[in-house]
Amino acid sequence: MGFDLVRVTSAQEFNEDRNVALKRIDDGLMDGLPWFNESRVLRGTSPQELLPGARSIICLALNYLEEGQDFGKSTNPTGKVARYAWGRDYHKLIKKRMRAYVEGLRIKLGNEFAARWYVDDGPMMDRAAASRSGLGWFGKNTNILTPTLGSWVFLGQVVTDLELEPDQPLKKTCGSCVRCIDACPTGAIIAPYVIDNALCISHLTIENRGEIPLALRPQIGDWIFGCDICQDVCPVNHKAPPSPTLWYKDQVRQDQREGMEVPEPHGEQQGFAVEQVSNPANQERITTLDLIDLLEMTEETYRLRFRGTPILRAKRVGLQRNACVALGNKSDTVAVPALRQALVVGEPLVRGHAAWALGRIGGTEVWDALNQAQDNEGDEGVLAEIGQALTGFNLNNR
Ligand code: B12
Ligand code: SF4
Ligand code: SF4
Repeated sequence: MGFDLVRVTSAQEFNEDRNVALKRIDDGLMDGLPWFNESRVLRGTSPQELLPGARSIICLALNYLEEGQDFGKSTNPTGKVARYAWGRDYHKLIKKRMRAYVEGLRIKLGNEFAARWYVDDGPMMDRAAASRSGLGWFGKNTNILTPTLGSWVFLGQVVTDLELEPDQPLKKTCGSCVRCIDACPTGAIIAPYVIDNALCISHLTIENRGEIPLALRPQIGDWIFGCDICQDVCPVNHKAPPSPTLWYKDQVRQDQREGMEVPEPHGEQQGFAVEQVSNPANQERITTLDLIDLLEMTEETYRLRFRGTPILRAKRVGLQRNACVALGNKSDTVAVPALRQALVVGEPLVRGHAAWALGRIGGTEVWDALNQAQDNEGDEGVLAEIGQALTGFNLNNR
């Protein structure tokens, strides 16, 4: 079904992972993700809760590594998109494949076994299952490192009442390496195997619906959707081969060519609608984005442009906020007209971050624009941002 790795673990409770996750919530290290709560952890670490009678978990991995970020297309400044989001929304593709996999297995075994499947958005702790099955080991950046494909893999599981022989966890570890910890620009890996969610650029640019803390903005550089730094520096990843198929589009086309049947859900299965994963109008890969285009994007254009991609998750306002931060970090005067426009017509979150970016760029025109905006602005948060930009301006840029 296009998966690259498969291992099996038992359906025993994940007691240790549960305790670690609950402590993380208690310690405030999952702050900013209100949906990652105690009841989710309790459910996700008890396979019997997910599927009464569960005996085994089939752990799957799909390679998403692709080479080459396209910087050349735009003459405007661009921002970087994390690799996992270069193509189609993987949730739909992988769930479709897992469903077909289960159906195929049912036909092969002649057995109506029960199954539920998960990838990312369910309560299952994907990395805990992958680690116990020996699919890979926990890296110090908390990602699962597979021996052959590194961490460039999506993880999914089929929980089933089939009795399957479990595989054993790997004995591998990161050894004395700490490259990811040293390279993380925001210090989000606060200790080996521990991420402070609120510091991680992935969280700040995708899940975060509010402002990006001032002190972290310069560290974000030009990442506008996710972050790959702790994976890019990982020596295990340097040996990983790119996916032989451009899975995000060629596999969709391949499915169509082969007329792959996607059976309707039934019995114990999760009841999700059969998604139309193919969207021929929107099959380009998105590795970087034109920051000025983003700032000027209407809601309608945004939805059309990113339909069927993970980028929709950040919402238009969030992406425009991120574009302002990247433009401020690039400090390119070519962005001044678009940022000035955003300072006036954007949503408050965007207006505030546009003020910050303009403050970083500097120049007389910007000074006047910020002062004018200060006179006309009614939102307190934006006024505070303008005030800070002007203060910094006086000291550094003028
Ligand atoms: C929440 C979440 C996030 C949060 C992370 C917050 C956090 N601390 O987990 C944010 C938004 C920041 C995020 C970012 C990313 N994510 Co994410 N995320 C998730 C999600 C939904 C839940 C993760 C979770 O359970 N966290 C809870 C904490 C407690 O778990 P943990 O960090 O893994 O902690 C374990 C280890 O610390 C271990 N442990 C503790 N002490 C010790 C000691 C030793 C010695 C050892 C060996 C282990 C160990 O035990 C803990 C419990 O299992 C999963 C999908 C899912 N349903 O599982 C995807 C998932 C983890 N994300 C994924 C990806 C791809 C990413 C990004 C790479 C995306 C990007 N490029 O921007 C980044 C990577 C950032 C990073 N370095 O982890 C993939 C990871 C694939 C892989 N190969 O591991 C997943 C599995 C989605 C998927 N199905 O493919 N993510
Ligand atoms: S994804 Fe980026 S910010 Fe998050 S832990 Fe890794 S390097 Fe740090
Ligand atoms: S960079 Fe080093 S410490 Fe970090 S995950 Fe990779 S091997 Fe482990």
